[in-house]
Amino acid sequence: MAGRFVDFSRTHYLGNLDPSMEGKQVTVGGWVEDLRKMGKLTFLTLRDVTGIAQVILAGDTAKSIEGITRQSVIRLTGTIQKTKARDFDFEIKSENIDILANAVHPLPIDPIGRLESDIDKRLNARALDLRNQKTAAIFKIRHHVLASIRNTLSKKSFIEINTPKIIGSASEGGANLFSFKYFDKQAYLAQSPQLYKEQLTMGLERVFEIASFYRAEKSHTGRHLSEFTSVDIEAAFMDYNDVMNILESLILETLQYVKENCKDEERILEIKTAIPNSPFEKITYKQAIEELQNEGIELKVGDDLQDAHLRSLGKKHTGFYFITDWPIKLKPFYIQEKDDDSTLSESFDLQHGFLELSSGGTRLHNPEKLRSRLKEQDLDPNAFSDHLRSFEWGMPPHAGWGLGLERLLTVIIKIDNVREVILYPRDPERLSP
Ligand code: AMO
Repeated sequence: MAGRFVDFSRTHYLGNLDPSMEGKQVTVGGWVEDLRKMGKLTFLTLRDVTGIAQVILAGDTAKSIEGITRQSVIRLTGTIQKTKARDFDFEIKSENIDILANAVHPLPIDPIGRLESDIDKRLNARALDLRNQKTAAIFKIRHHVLASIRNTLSKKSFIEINTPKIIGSASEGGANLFSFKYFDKQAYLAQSPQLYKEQLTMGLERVFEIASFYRAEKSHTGRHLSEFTSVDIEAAFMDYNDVMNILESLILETLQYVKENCKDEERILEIKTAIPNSPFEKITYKQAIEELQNEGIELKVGDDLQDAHLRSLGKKHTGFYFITDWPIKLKPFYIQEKDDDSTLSESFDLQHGFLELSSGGTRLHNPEKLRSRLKEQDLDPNAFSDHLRSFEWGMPPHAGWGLGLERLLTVIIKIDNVREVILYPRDPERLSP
């Protein structure tokens, strides 16, 4: 990712240097990763966000950094020259070094990763953990995934929106809400942009949001966060099949983008992005129940699929696949029933093996139906009066989905803990840093 770059005090990123620049004077800066004295010479490895270089110091230059600790910040001017080192194809002979900041030892973790630290220790020192190339690679991939998602949706005429995170009524029904006092009123942290994104289809037609949302779930798993990043879309004049197609092409384009743009990161993380076959497999909820029953699991139509059931399905369906047409009573109040069977809904989950990545569906757009569905689900229509009012202003038929960004990243990076792919995770135990 070494883009051409000059800042106020460096001429190059380390990743932009190469042996053909022999004899050229450069000013570079970064963090001291390693330091070795061999006779009169001092060798230092310097890292910045793009790469690493060997620096060789002699005489007074070496003296000027005596006592420097690893991970301190330096800037140096030097000349590119040939090297005898096995791990480098050039080195910088430094003529002048400034120490810009000291790293105070002992450091809480070894950021090079030579000494493995457990995830809690790493999260407690997250900023330092990013000097570990594996951790940095994860967040560079996250950056590229976000860029690709924005690109795909913009190309499909979706407009990026930002909706409130402090809200007065539940977006997903009553459960799992963080509530707090907002001046003299009761407020909540948004669980999703659901109500807003639906309303906005009447003016902008196709909208998307990428933002943090909040769930007060006391779950201690590798896939639940109290604050997670959701990629949401909502589109007028579409139904659940249309938005499933958009989701599938977004996943395929994202994987292709990572494959093309994250080669260094893939090497560092020892992963290889494969492009799955399309179209993704689709099974109905009823087929899923039958498959589970055939395996001797006691389950009937109408039951929700619990973790153990999804794990069982995931053994057979190992990649991306949709589970469609869920019972209406298992889905939120805003989902539309099927024309030919009102006990079922125009809804889907996108799975990767056992892991749910996304859910969505066709929405109710008739306010009367929405009002009665709220009552059926024991929700008070008065709490949704602003939302219901907007449905009187010409609400188009619409559909959409929400995709958990961290869960998608665990699939791309091939790890099983969402805490690895979000900078400062929030879970029932963790509220800092
Ligand atoms: P749902 O509640 O299924 O649907 O959430 C959508 C997706 O968000 C991710 N997700 C989470 N990720 C990490 N930690 C959590 N606690 C968490 N909760 C959810 C999952 C999930 O599939 N409004 C609907 C979407 C829609 O219909 O448009 C919704 O929020 O990957």
